[in-house]
Amino acid sequence: MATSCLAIPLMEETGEDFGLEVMALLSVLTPVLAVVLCLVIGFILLGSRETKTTSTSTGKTEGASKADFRPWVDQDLQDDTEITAKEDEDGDWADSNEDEDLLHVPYSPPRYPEETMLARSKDLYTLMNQRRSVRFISPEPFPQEVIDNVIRTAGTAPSGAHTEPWTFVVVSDPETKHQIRRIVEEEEEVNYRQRMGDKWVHDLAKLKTNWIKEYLDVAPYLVLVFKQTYGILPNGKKRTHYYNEISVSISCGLLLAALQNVGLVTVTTTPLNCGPQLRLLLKRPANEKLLILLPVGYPASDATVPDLKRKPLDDIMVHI
Ligand code: IYR
Repeated sequence: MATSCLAIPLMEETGEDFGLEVMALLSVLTPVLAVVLCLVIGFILLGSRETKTTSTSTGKTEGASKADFRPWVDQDLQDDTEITAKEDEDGDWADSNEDEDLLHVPYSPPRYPEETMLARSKDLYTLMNQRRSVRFISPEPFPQEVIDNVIRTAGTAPSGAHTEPWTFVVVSDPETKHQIRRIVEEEEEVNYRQRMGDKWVHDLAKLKTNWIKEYLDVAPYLVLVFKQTYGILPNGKKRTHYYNEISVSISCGLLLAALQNVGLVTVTTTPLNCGPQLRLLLKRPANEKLLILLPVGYPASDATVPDLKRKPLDDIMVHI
Protein backbone atom coordinates (compact mmCIF):
# COMPACT_ATOMS: atom_id res chain seq x y z
CA MET A 1 0.00 0.00 0.00
CA ALA A 2 2.79 2.42 0.91
CA THR A 3 4.50 1.99 -2.48
CA SER A 4 1.34 2.48 -4.53
CA CYS A 5 0.52 5.82 -2.76
CA LEU A 6 4.05 7.05 -3.21
CA ALA A 7 4.01 6.03 -6.88
CA ILE A 8 1.39 8.67 -7.87
CA PRO A 9 3.69 11.75 -8.22
CA LEU A 10 6.31 9.62 -9.97
CA MET A 11 3.91 8.94 -12.84
CA GLU A 12 4.94 12.11 -14.77
CA GLU A 13 8.69 11.45 -14.72
CA THR A 14 10.74 9.57 -17.31
CA GLY A 15 10.97 5.79 -17.20
CA GLU A 16 14.66 5.92 -16.10
CA ASP A 17 14.09 8.41 -13.25
CA PHE A 18 11.05 6.47 -12.23
CA GLY A 19 13.03 3.22 -11.97
CA LEU A 20 15.84 4.85 -9.97
CA GLU A 21 13.48 6.49 -7.52
CA VAL A 22 11.52 3.32 -7.00
CA MET A 23 14.80 1.48 -6.30
CA ALA A 24 15.89 4.19 -3.82
CA LEU A 25 12.53 4.15 -2.10
CA LEU A 26 12.51 0.39 -1.88
CA SER A 27 15.99 0.28 -0.37
CA VAL A 28 14.81 2.68 2.37
CA LEU A 29 11.49 0.94 2.88
CA THR A 30 12.65 -2.71 2.84
CA PRO A 31 14.02 -2.75 6.43
CA VAL A 32 10.96 -0.86 7.65
CA LEU A 33 8.64 -3.29 5.88
CA ALA A 34 10.57 -6.21 7.31
CA VAL A 35 10.16 -4.86 10.86
CA VAL A 36 6.43 -4.23 10.33
CA LEU A 37 6.00 -7.73 8.90
CA CYS A 38 7.83 -9.29 11.88
CA LEU A 39 5.62 -7.36 14.31
CA VAL A 40 2.43 -8.49 12.54
CA ILE A 41 3.56 -12.15 12.51
CA GLY A 42 4.58 -11.86 16.17
CA PHE A 43 1.14 -10.55 17.17
CA ILE A 44 -0.64 -13.26 15.17
CA LEU A 45 1.42 -16.03 16.79
CA LEU A 46 0.92 -14.61 20.28
CA GLY A 47 -2.82 -14.34 19.70
CA SER A 48 -3.15 -17.95 18.52
CA ARG A 49 -1.14 -19.26 21.52
CA GLU A 50 -3.42 -17.49 23.95
CA THR A 51 -6.57 -18.81 22.27
CA LYS A 52 -5.16 -22.35 22.43
CA THR A 53 -4.31 -22.03 26.12
CA THR A 54 -7.80 -20.92 27.01
CA SER A 55 -9.55 -23.49 24.85
CA THR A 56 -7.61 -26.47 26.29
CA SER A 57 -8.09 -25.50 29.91
CA THR A 58 -10.99 -26.82 31.97
CA GLY A 59 -13.98 -24.76 33.03
CA LYS A 60 -12.22 -24.13 36.33
CA THR A 61 -9.21 -22.48 34.79
CA GLU A 62 -11.01 -20.48 32.12
CA GLY A 63 -10.43 -16.86 32.78
CA ALA A 64 -7.49 -17.63 35.08
CA SER A 65 -4.51 -15.37 34.66
CA LYS A 66 -1.40 -16.67 32.91
CA ALA A 67 0.34 -17.02 36.27
CA ASP A 68 -2.50 -19.25 37.55
CA PHE A 69 -2.41 -21.59 34.58
CA ARG A 70 -0.93 -24.94 35.57
CA PRO A 71 -1.01 -27.16 32.49
CA TRP A 72 0.52 -30.13 34.34
CA VAL A 73 -2.50 -30.13 36.65
CA ASP A 74 -5.29 -28.65 34.59
CA GLN A 75 -4.70 -30.61 31.40
CA ASP A 76 -4.28 -33.87 33.31
CA LEU A 77 -7.71 -33.33 34.81
CA GLN A 78 -9.24 -32.91 31.39
CA ASP A 79 -10.06 -36.47 30.43
CA ASP A 80 -12.92 -37.32 28.15
CA THR A 81 -15.29 -36.78 31.08
CA GLU A 82 -14.91 -33.05 31.21
CA ILE A 83 -14.91 -32.62 27.44
CA THR A 84 -18.14 -34.56 27.12
CA ALA A 85 -19.71 -32.68 30.01
CA LYS A 86 -18.78 -29.31 28.51
CA GLU A 87 -19.94 -30.22 25.03
CA ASP A 88 -23.38 -30.87 26.38
CA GLU A 89 -23.71 -27.67 28.37
CA ASP A 90 -27.35 -27.14 27.45
CA GLY A 91 -28.31 -30.33 29.35
CA ASP A 92 -29.77 -30.09 32.82
CA TRP A 93 -26.98 -31.02 35.26
CA ALA A 94 -27.53 -31.96 38.88
CA ASP A 95 -25.75 -30.31 41.80
CA SER A 96 -23.63 -32.87 43.55
CA ASN A 97 -24.71 -32.35 47.16
CA GLU A 98 -26.82 -35.48 47.55
CA ASP A 99 -24.02 -37.48 49.26
CA GLU A 100 -22.90 -34.74 51.62
CA ASP A 101 -24.00 -36.68 54.69
CA LEU A 102 -22.40 -39.97 53.64
CA LEU A 103 -21.55 -41.99 56.71
CA HIS A 104 -17.90 -43.02 57.26
CA VAL A 105 -17.53 -46.43 58.91
CA PRO A 106 -14.54 -48.35 60.37
CA TYR A 107 -12.60 -50.45 57.88
CA SER A 108 -10.45 -53.44 58.81
CA PRO A 109 -9.78 -55.87 55.96
CA PRO A 110 -7.87 -59.10 56.70
CA ARG A 111 -4.21 -58.66 57.65
CA TYR A 112 -1.81 -61.51 56.87
CA PRO A 113 1.52 -62.54 58.39
CA GLU A 114 4.41 -61.57 56.07
CA GLU A 115 5.01 -65.17 55.01
CA THR A 116 1.40 -65.53 53.98
CA MET A 117 1.57 -62.21 52.14
CA LEU A 118 4.56 -63.44 50.17
CA ALA A 119 2.89 -66.72 49.30
CA ARG A 120 -0.35 -65.01 48.28
CA SER A 121 1.44 -62.43 46.14
CA LYS A 122 3.31 -65.22 44.34
CA ASP A 123 0.20 -67.34 43.89
CA LEU A 124 -1.79 -64.52 42.34
CA TYR A 125 1.12 -63.60 40.07
CA THR A 126 1.46 -67.22 38.93
CA LEU A 127 -2.24 -67.39 38.17
CA MET A 128 -2.35 -64.08 36.33
CA ASN A 129 0.83 -64.83 34.42
CA GLN A 130 -1.04 -67.73 32.82
CA ARG A 131 -3.65 -65.36 31.42
CA ARG A 132 -3.56 -65.10 27.65
CA SER A 133 -5.79 -63.47 25.07
CA VAL A 134 -7.50 -66.46 23.51
CA ARG A 135 -9.30 -66.22 20.17
CA PHE A 136 -10.36 -69.88 20.02
CA ILE A 137 -13.21 -70.34 22.45
CA SER A 138 -15.21 -73.49 23.15
CA PRO A 139 -19.02 -73.41 22.90
CA GLU A 140 -19.20 -75.54 26.07
CA PRO A 141 -21.68 -73.93 28.46
CA PHE A 142 -21.00 -72.98 32.07
CA PRO A 143 -23.32 -71.66 34.78
CA GLN A 144 -24.70 -68.14 34.31
CA GLU A 145 -24.03 -67.58 38.02
CA VAL A 146 -20.29 -67.57 37.29
CA ILE A 147 -20.84 -64.66 34.88
CA ASP A 148 -22.94 -62.88 37.51
CA ASN A 149 -20.12 -63.23 40.03
CA VAL A 150 -17.30 -62.08 37.75
CA ILE A 151 -19.35 -59.03 36.85
CA ARG A 152 -20.07 -58.39 40.52
CA THR A 153 -16.28 -58.49 40.96
CA ALA A 154 -15.75 -56.01 38.11
CA GLY A 155 -18.30 -53.77 39.81
CA THR A 156 -16.04 -53.51 42.87
CA ALA A 157 -13.62 -51.28 40.95
CA PRO A 158 -12.94 -47.78 42.21
CA SER A 159 -14.58 -45.02 40.18
CA GLY A 160 -14.45 -41.23 39.99
CA ALA A 161 -16.55 -39.84 42.87
CA HIS A 162 -17.96 -43.36 43.26
CA THR A 163 -20.17 -42.89 40.23
CA GLU A 164 -19.76 -46.52 39.06
CA PRO A 165 -20.01 -45.48 35.40
CA TRP A 166 -20.23 -48.96 33.86
CA THR A 167 -22.81 -51.16 32.18
CA PHE A 168 -21.95 -54.78 31.41
CA VAL A 169 -24.23 -56.18 28.71
CA VAL A 170 -24.15 -59.99 28.77
CA VAL A 171 -25.31 -61.67 25.56
CA SER A 172 -25.98 -65.40 25.32
CA ASP A 173 -28.86 -65.27 22.81
CA PRO A 174 -27.46 -66.88 19.61
CA GLU A 175 -29.33 -64.55 17.24
CA THR A 176 -28.06 -61.41 19.00
CA LYS A 177 -24.52 -62.85 19.08
CA HIS A 178 -24.75 -63.42 15.35
CA GLN A 179 -25.96 -59.86 14.71
CA ILE A 180 -23.03 -58.59 16.78
CA ARG A 181 -20.67 -60.73 14.69
CA ARG A 182 -22.14 -59.34 11.47
CA ILE A 183 -21.69 -55.73 12.62
CA VAL A 184 -18.18 -56.32 13.95
CA GLU A 185 -16.90 -58.26 10.92
CA GLU A 186 -18.31 -55.73 8.49
CA GLU A 187 -16.56 -52.83 10.24
CA GLU A 188 -13.38 -54.76 11.02
CA GLU A 189 -12.93 -55.62 7.35
CA VAL A 190 -12.93 -51.89 6.57
CA ASN A 191 -10.63 -51.32 9.57
CA TYR A 192 -8.06 -53.85 8.41
CA ARG A 193 -8.30 -52.88 4.74
CA GLN A 194 -8.48 -49.10 5.10
CA ARG A 195 -8.79 -47.39 8.48
CA MET A 196 -5.93 -48.99 10.43
CA GLY A 197 -3.29 -48.30 7.79
CA ASP A 198 -0.31 -50.40 6.70
CA LYS A 199 1.82 -49.84 9.80
CA TRP A 200 -0.88 -50.98 12.25
CA VAL A 201 -1.80 -54.02 10.14
CA HIS A 202 1.91 -54.87 9.84
CA ASP A 203 2.40 -54.54 13.65
CA LEU A 204 -0.47 -57.02 14.18
CA ALA A 205 0.71 -59.53 11.58
CA LYS A 206 2.55 -61.60 14.20
CA LEU A 207 -0.71 -62.06 16.14
CA LYS A 208 -2.37 -63.52 13.02
CA THR A 209 -5.57 -61.59 13.66
CA ASN A 210 -8.00 -60.55 10.96
CA TRP A 211 -11.61 -59.41 10.65
CA ILE A 212 -13.12 -62.89 10.86
CA LYS A 213 -14.37 -63.26 14.46
CA GLU A 214 -15.81 -66.73 14.77
CA TYR A 215 -15.67 -66.50 18.56
CA LEU A 216 -18.53 -63.99 18.46
CA ASP A 217 -20.89 -66.82 17.44
CA VAL A 218 -19.17 -69.61 19.35
CA ALA A 219 -18.45 -68.22 22.84
CA PRO A 220 -21.33 -68.96 25.23
CA TYR A 221 -21.29 -65.37 26.47
CA LEU A 222 -20.32 -62.02 25.02
CA VAL A 223 -19.78 -59.25 27.56
CA LEU A 224 -19.99 -55.76 26.10
CA VAL A 225 -18.65 -53.19 28.51
CA PHE A 226 -20.08 -49.70 28.15
CA LYS A 227 -18.75 -46.56 29.82
CA GLN A 228 -21.46 -44.17 30.92
CA THR A 229 -20.10 -40.79 29.86
CA TYR A 230 -22.56 -39.18 32.27
CA GLY A 231 -25.25 -40.47 34.60
CA ILE A 232 -28.97 -39.81 34.53
CA LEU A 233 -30.63 -39.33 37.91
CA PRO A 234 -34.21 -40.43 38.63
CA ASN A 235 -35.27 -36.76 38.31
CA GLY A 236 -33.86 -36.71 34.75
CA LYS A 237 -30.90 -34.47 35.59
CA LYS A 238 -27.45 -35.40 34.35
CA ARG A 239 -24.65 -36.31 36.73
CA THR A 240 -20.97 -35.91 35.85
CA HIS A 241 -19.12 -39.21 35.66
CA TYR A 242 -15.56 -38.14 36.45
CA TYR A 243 -12.80 -40.17 34.81
CA ASN A 244 -15.38 -42.58 33.47
CA GLU A 245 -13.03 -44.20 30.95
CA ILE A 246 -10.29 -44.86 33.50
CA SER A 247 -12.85 -46.18 36.00
CA VAL A 248 -14.37 -48.60 33.49
CA SER A 249 -10.93 -49.69 32.30
CA ILE A 250 -9.97 -50.57 35.88
CA SER A 251 -13.19 -52.58 36.21
CA CYS A 252 -12.28 -54.44 33.00
CA GLY A 253 -8.94 -55.36 34.58
CA LEU A 254 -10.75 -56.84 37.56
CA LEU A 255 -13.10 -58.68 35.21
CA LEU A 256 -10.14 -60.25 33.39
CA ALA A 257 -8.64 -61.33 36.73
CA ALA A 258 -11.98 -62.76 37.86
CA LEU A 259 -12.30 -64.78 34.62
CA GLN A 260 -8.76 -66.09 34.98
CA ASN A 261 -9.58 -67.07 38.56
CA VAL A 262 -12.33 -69.45 37.35
CA GLY A 263 -10.44 -70.90 34.38
CA LEU A 264 -12.33 -69.05 31.66
CA VAL A 265 -10.70 -67.19 28.79
CA THR A 266 -11.40 -64.09 26.75
CA VAL A 267 -9.78 -61.67 24.35
CA THR A 268 -10.05 -57.93 24.97
CA THR A 269 -11.43 -56.52 21.75
CA THR A 270 -12.09 -52.90 20.93
CA PRO A 271 -14.05 -53.05 17.68
CA LEU A 272 -13.24 -49.78 15.98
CA ASN A 273 -16.29 -47.90 14.63
CA CYS A 274 -18.80 -50.52 15.85
CA GLY A 275 -19.83 -48.73 19.06
CA PRO A 276 -22.88 -46.81 17.81
CA GLN A 277 -24.35 -49.77 15.88
CA LEU A 278 -23.84 -52.16 18.80
CA ARG A 279 -25.28 -49.64 21.23
CA LEU A 280 -28.43 -49.39 19.11
CA LEU A 281 -28.66 -53.15 18.64
CA LEU A 282 -28.46 -53.65 22.41
CA LYS A 283 -30.87 -50.76 23.05
CA ARG A 284 -28.44 -48.87 25.28
CA PRO A 285 -28.98 -45.13 25.91
CA ALA A 286 -26.94 -42.36 24.27
CA ASN A 287 -24.84 -41.69 27.39
CA GLU A 288 -23.27 -45.14 27.04
CA LYS A 289 -20.29 -45.74 24.77
CA LEU A 290 -18.86 -49.17 24.03
CA LEU A 291 -15.40 -49.56 25.54
CA ILE A 292 -14.58 -53.27 25.25
CA LEU A 293 -16.17 -56.44 23.93
CA LEU A 294 -15.20 -59.69 25.65
CA PRO A 295 -16.15 -63.13 24.32
CA VAL A 296 -16.09 -65.46 27.32
CA GLY A 297 -15.82 -69.25 27.59
CA TYR A 298 -13.49 -72.18 28.11
CA PRO A 299 -10.59 -72.30 25.67
CA ALA A 300 -11.22 -74.57 22.65
CA SER A 301 -9.41 -77.90 23.02
CA ASP A 302 -7.18 -77.01 20.05
CA ALA A 303 -6.68 -73.35 21.05
CA THR A 304 -3.30 -71.80 20.31
CA VAL A 305 -1.81 -68.48 21.37
CA PRO A 306 1.20 -66.59 20.06
CA ASP A 307 4.33 -67.41 22.05
CA LEU A 308 4.69 -63.95 23.58
CA LYS A 309 7.10 -63.10 26.39
CA ARG A 310 6.44 -60.56 29.13
CA LYS A 311 8.84 -57.79 30.06
CA PRO A 312 10.91 -58.60 33.17
CA LEU A 313 10.36 -56.62 36.37
CA ASP A 314 13.42 -54.45 35.75
CA ASP A 315 11.88 -53.22 32.51
CA ILE A 316 8.51 -52.28 33.98
CA MET A 317 9.39 -51.06 37.48
CA VAL A 318 11.45 -48.07 38.57
CA HIS A 319 12.26 -47.97 42.28
CA ILE A 320 13.29 -44.59 43.63
N1 IYR B 1 -9.59 -54.68 16.66
C1 IYR B 1 -8.92 -55.52 15.68
C2 IYR B 1 -7.47 -55.21 15.55
C3 IYR B 1 -6.58 -55.46 16.69
C4 IYR B 1 -5.96 -54.37 17.29
C5 IYR B 1 -5.06 -54.57 18.30
I1 IYR B 1 -4.10 -52.97 19.11
C6 IYR B 1 -4.77 -55.89 18.76
O1 IYR B 1 -3.86 -56.06 19.78
C7 IYR B 1 -5.36 -56.96 18.15
C8 IYR B 1 -6.30 -56.72 17.11
C9 IYR B 1 -9.20 -57.01 15.98
O2 IYR B 1 -9.74 -57.32 17.05
O3 IYR B 1 -8.88 -57.83 15.16
